[in-house]
Amino acid sequence: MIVYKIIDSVMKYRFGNPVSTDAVVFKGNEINKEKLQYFTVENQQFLKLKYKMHKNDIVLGLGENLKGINKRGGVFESYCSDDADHTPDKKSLYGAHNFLVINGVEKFGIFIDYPGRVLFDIGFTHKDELEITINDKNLDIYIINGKSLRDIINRFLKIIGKSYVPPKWAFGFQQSRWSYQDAKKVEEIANNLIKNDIPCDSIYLDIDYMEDFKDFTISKKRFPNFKSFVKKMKDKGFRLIPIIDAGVKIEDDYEIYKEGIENGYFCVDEEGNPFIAAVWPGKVHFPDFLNKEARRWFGLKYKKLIDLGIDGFWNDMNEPAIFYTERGLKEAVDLAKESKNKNLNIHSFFNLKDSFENLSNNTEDYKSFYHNIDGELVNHDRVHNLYGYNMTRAAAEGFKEIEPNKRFLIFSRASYIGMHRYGGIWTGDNHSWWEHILLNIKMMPSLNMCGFLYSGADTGGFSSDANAELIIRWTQFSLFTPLFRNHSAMGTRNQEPYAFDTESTDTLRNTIRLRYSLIPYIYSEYMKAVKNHDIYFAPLSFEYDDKYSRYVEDQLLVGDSLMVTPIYKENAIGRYIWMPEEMLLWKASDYNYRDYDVINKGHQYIDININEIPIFIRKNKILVLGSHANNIEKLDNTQLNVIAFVDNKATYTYYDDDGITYDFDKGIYSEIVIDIEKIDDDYRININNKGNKHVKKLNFEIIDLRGNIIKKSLIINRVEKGDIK
Ligand code: MIG
Repeated sequence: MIVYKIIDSVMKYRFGNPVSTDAVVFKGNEINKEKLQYFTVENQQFLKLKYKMHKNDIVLGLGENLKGINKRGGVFESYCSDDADHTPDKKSLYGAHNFLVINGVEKFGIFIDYPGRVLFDIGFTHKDELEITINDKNLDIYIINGKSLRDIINRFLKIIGKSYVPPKWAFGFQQSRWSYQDAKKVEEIANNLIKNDIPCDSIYLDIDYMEDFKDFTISKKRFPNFKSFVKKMKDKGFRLIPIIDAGVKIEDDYEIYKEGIENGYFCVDEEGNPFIAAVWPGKVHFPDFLNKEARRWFGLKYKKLIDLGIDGFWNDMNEPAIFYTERGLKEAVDLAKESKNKNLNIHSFFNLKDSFENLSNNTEDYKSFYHNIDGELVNHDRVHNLYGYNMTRAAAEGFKEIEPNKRFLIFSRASYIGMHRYGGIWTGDNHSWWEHILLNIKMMPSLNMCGFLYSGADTGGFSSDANAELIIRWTQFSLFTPLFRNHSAMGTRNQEPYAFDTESTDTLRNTIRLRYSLIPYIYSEYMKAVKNHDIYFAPLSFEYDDKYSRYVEDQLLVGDSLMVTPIYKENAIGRYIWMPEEMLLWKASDYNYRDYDVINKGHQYIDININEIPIFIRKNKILVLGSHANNIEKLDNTQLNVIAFVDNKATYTYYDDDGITYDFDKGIYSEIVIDIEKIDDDYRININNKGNKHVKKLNFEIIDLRGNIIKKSLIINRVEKGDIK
């Protein structure tokens, strides 16, 4: 084992000779220190780490997973999996995010940088024992120390590098379905959104836009003049976001297939021939995204669609999902033939049934192909979790080459820590179940801790049918998630915001408008999280150290100023809330109409109607609110409303930039720093305008602990800096 100091308080312990994942961007210095901190290590066939948890320790992290914000009591396996049934017992979803934080007698973070199978048993087998089993002996382990949870997270996010930043329009509402089949249908969706006056920035193209499910092709039949159609839709205010699948169809005259074969860019089987699996188009090869050259080749293919006016994509099926292979199919069919005319008993019948059921995403298949990593053949199973990561990296690196200073929208289904620098993720095929709203709530802070800031769930649920109430309640939570998309599966009930009754459409319109008026806050908080290696969604325990806050699973802090307490139960007329301190409650139903209640510290029940979104402004914190428009580019935020809940003083930094380029990386962005201080019965407001030319006026509503409101307006163009009273 070699030990490195990466940055202050972060150590790396290297075992054997691991495959590089590029998850961590710092190399560090070798130092003389032998023992892994906190854990005992069993180094037998596999590497096993053990930590004795104390009675009240809670365990956070693990990104995209089932169960709670607190992972204690669960068992989880990191192995990117295409499993569309997110039932509570599932150990793996699409992402592999091997970072967790212990908050208890000891406070520290641990990152297992290994891209094959890792098992986390967090007090499941033995209630106080945290056991991490790695299917290999070649890996890096990082231990992150810090005084607070925030310290630990900041350090971890620093060593894995800054998050991906999408274009600002990608913070708008997005409408999707598998599939809006053709140009006519897509246009009908756009027109319905317009007719119902529902803000929306983009409409998704699922697999049916392609010719026979071939990547980077467009069905001439369903989208006859694609380029002019893309333009027409953009003129109406909608961007089209096509899906890209991992598998490349095997077909003689298909360019991507031919080039991949000619250059050896596909994963290979034991004999060195391109590995064959079957997915949507039937038989496919998998591009070897772990091979640098292949990655560049595939990444530049996105240009085919970019040249037609596309500026956003979603990468799917990149665990990679496998429907079947020839091996598996042969075994199953042979068994079926053998079974014919036999008297199948309990064993032979289930054996036969399983052989078909296990055709998809089968471990044997994942063990039977190879990657070419810098000239070395590496078995897929050992690097499985890097596949979707590197597909998305291919796209992002492609964009950098195609149009270096333009931000593209890109997010992926499969992921590993490190991919957060290249794109976002959505959380895959959930269901229209109330339980999955709660799952969505619990997953967001865990994802953020693992670096994934641009993320969100299929709002309304992918599988199963949704009713209006579920869509409303889910949308009322998702409006806070950076990726805000309504998506559903083929064959399910339509669930667009206007798909129900007029009352529900009205509620959803207001809900989505609220999202647009919150853009100044959401975008500021997102960008500050990126810059400061911070998270956007946090559990209460990040800010409040009381006994209850540690265990709250259904309330979240959003950015620096807000706490949200979503409704995730059917027929609810309100809910119980833990208030760690007094806060200002705005039950937002109409962005234009605001009244406030001061809610005291303690256990509280608050009434929440179907059209209300409870937004809590924390003590001595500030919310900036703009106006709404039907898409992001039309927002006119020359005036902002500043809502402050002030006991003695509050400060807020409003951030903005051009929203479309990477100039912010060169320091080209603006900030308005707002300071409010209570002096006797009045407030002193200090504004420091750092480069903002857009916002001309701030309308203040300052509320004190007794609920008294003072309103003032300030023209900020006059002053560059200084006190205004
Ligand atoms: O196996 O492209 O998660 O969002 O609509 C289904 C069709 C394949 C899975 C994705 C889903 C998408 C669907 N895809």
